[in-house]
Amino acid sequence: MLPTVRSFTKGVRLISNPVIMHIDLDAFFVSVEQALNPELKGKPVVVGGRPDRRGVVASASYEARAFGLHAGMPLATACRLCPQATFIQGSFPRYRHASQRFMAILADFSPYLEPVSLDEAYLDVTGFESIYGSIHQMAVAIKKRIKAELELCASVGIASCKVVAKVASELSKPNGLLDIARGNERSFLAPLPIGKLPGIGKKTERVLKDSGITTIGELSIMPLTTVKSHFGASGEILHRFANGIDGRKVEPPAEAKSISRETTFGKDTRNRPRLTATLRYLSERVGSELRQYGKQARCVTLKLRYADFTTITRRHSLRQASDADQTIFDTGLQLLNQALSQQKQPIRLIGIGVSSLVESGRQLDMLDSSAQRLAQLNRAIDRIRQKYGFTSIQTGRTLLLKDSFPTTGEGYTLQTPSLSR
Ligand code: DCP
Ligand code: CA
Repeated sequence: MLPTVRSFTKGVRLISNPVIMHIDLDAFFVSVEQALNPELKGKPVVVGGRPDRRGVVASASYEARAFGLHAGMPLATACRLCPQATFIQGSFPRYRHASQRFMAILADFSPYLEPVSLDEAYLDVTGFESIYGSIHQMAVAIKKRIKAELELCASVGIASCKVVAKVASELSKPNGLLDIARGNERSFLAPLPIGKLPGIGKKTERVLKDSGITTIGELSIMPLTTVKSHFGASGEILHRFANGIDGRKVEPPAEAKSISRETTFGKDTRNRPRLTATLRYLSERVGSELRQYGKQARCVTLKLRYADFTTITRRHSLRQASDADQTIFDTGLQLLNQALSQQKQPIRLIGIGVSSLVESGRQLDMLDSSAQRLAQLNRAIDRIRQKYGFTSIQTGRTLLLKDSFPTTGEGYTLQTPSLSR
């Protein structure tokens, strides 16, 4: 029988007998690299940088972990323990792109999706057994799709609450699936070392061990007053977690109210072609994200920071909501031209944003033919970019950026190779 859905508040389900899935990709950064370069599969691989440089391991393949390597370890130590490992610098845009595709797959399975980090999410799957036969089969289907489309392995935990689902996915790694039946939460957690319980960091673990507590079960039967005397209010939460009790709901992220992108130039500039090309690139990124969310915008805002750090924003309301790169860019360019005519200082940062977002309910066939062609073109470009990465396509206006590498507001380098995979 399906559980009763009592009510909805801001996309959060209030349900009796919830079923929650925790999905976490295995050795994420490394696995993305292995999918791109299959020669690396089955080998010790480290993403983080070259071993002769300072820095730490970001992700280690399970083959490398067998030599004692783990995230956070200095690269020099990793190289000493496992000199035969392949060390890779890594590419954040690549991992972000893989993450977006991962989340899109999960969203196809349940709208009650809470991304936790790039490679980790909770799904509320209460009641979904009627679609997939069982929640276990649903998890198998999710794993299969991730494998088929991204060539990545996911580990999945299924339980009645978040904390148990998370511990289960972690314990099932790599490429695992662990289903903890309702009622077995405590007995599942009890024999595990306390370090496995989310919320217990190195410091808490030490304090507990000093009190003779080494397993989650021992923590679960400690008097609550004793736990609270050690850890205050967070002690109460830990105690509940240790008993497999966790009332936290799966909370989908709040809807975006605005989308923006900005770039700081390596050197302040007054060069119009460069400013225009950068504005075009940023407009394409904003437009692409807007379409990804299925939204259109009524308002476009240009942001400029001058050499003396004075920052201005200029806004224009569109007559009709739009998700077209061209409209965002044209509006931004008008605002830029006005601003440049009023202020002669070189520009340090340029940004473009959209706001007053509405659902893009408009059908293609309702647009006039030129708008229709533009919308179709944007969608075709989006599909290619989703597959090969944003910089896989260069539009004429952005070609000028080929040799310039400004740092974007997101903290990565703006690249313009023909194929960035
Ligand atoms: N990460 C990082 N630095 C860390 C920990 C993680 O840069 N100290 C990055 C690299 C990881 C990604 O975040 O690939 C996900 O982190 P996880 O802790 O989930 O680790 P992995 O996915 O690499 O391995 P696991 O199979 O244990 O999940
Ligand atoms: Ca992971």
